[in-house]
Amino acid sequence: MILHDKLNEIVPVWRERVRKLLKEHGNVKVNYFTIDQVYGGMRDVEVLVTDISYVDPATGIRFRGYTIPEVLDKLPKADGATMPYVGGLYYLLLTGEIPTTEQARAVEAEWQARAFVPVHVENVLRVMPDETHPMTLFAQGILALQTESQFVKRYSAGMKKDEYWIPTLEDSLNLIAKLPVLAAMIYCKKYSKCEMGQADPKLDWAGNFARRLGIANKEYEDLMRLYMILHSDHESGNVSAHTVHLVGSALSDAYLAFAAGMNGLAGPLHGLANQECLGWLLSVRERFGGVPTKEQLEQFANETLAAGKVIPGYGHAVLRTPDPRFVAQYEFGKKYFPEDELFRLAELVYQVVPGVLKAAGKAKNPWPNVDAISGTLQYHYGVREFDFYTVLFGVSRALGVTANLVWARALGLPIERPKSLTTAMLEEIAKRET
Ligand code: CMX
Repeated sequence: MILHDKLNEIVPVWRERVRKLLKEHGNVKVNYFTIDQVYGGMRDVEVLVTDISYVDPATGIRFRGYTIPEVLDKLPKADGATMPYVGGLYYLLLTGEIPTTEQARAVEAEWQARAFVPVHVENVLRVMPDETHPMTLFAQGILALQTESQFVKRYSAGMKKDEYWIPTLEDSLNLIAKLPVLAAMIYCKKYSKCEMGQADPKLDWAGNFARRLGIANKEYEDLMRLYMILHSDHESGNVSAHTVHLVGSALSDAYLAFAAGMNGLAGPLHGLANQECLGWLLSVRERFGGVPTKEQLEQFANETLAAGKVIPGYGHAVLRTPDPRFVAQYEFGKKYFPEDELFRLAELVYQVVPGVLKAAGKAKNPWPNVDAISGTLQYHYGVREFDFYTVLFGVSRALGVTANLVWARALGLPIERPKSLTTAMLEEIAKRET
């Protein structure tokens, strides 16, 4: 094929050209940033602003200044629950204040009242082939929900700019309310396992989501609350959050922006890593017929690296320490089912893989991230369809990215439009500066 043949000829030439430029002049500055950063996915480039969460490389995520243990301790909880109302977290993300129980319940009540999903959304899902990935269905379902956008209606009626945040908040509340129902519809379609009846009005958003997956278990309801809180936000530079912000900056409504972000979350280097991670754990278990010895696991991990693959659930672009989101989930497993075989395997991986990655010498952060254990916990309670895990991540991520969207419209942040250069221009700058 003509294009393949031509590209096959020129790709190696360009690869060598870029490799040489980065090797010889990677640290040359182009205005504010180095050529390495311009070519290298903008690592450490401080050009985004959000007040909703911040990832400290050494201590991990803080939501509005609060660490994960502080959030879990300070946010109000329902009677008999060990984990907080997710509605309370949303109040915190949006306002910066820890809510009272009444305020957290008021957010939960808003979500309960808005959970209806129009029938055309289910029809869109129904016509898709059975083998469609759950994340594809999720993004399609969100796009189908866009017919509900209040922002679109108000914008076409001629809304003033300083009011943009109001229908964005409306869209965000509606979207979050409907996502567990959409996710459960996908779970039903793919695996015929779900509970699609009326929500229990006495149960919160996360508890009802747990029930909708067909698991009526108090521990799992608490795990769902924990999971939804932990995955909600991770400052602005990660692929899903940044995509939602970028698309929203064109005044695309919350549904359009969120669907775009979910397509980024579906990538194996981002949200899909939780699916990949469980797959990797199961392949270890299958190879060794159970939990292997440390030496066997070390060898398996080295084989993964030698095959040119990443070890999913390990490494991070910003963190340089075990992810506190990993730690919180690890502690949950340790408390409720320390003897579970897969949990023991995940624990062994935590002991072995950082050493393997350090010895290989490439990864800047050898420690586990949020995905290293999340699937193990889901698996324990019976959500074993691991290509569904990224959908769970996506439902949670709506909390952080919509809080950011509301504030982006409230502060009138402009359309995002960075400037690009050509490789020849970078080479010219490198020549001039050296
Ligand atoms: N296994 C093997 N190699 C790894 C690795 C891992 N877990 N983590 C990093 N590396 C490699 C990178 O692939 C890169 O190799 P090349 O130079 O050949 O491209 C090198 O180490 C340097 O990478 P880095 O600067 O440490 O990490 P990046 O910022 O480029 O990437 C991340 C970060 C998360 C994509 C990467 O660590 C990775 O691929 N991890 C496995 C997938 C994963 O768990 N993703 C989920 C992240 C959490 C999330 O986004 O939700």
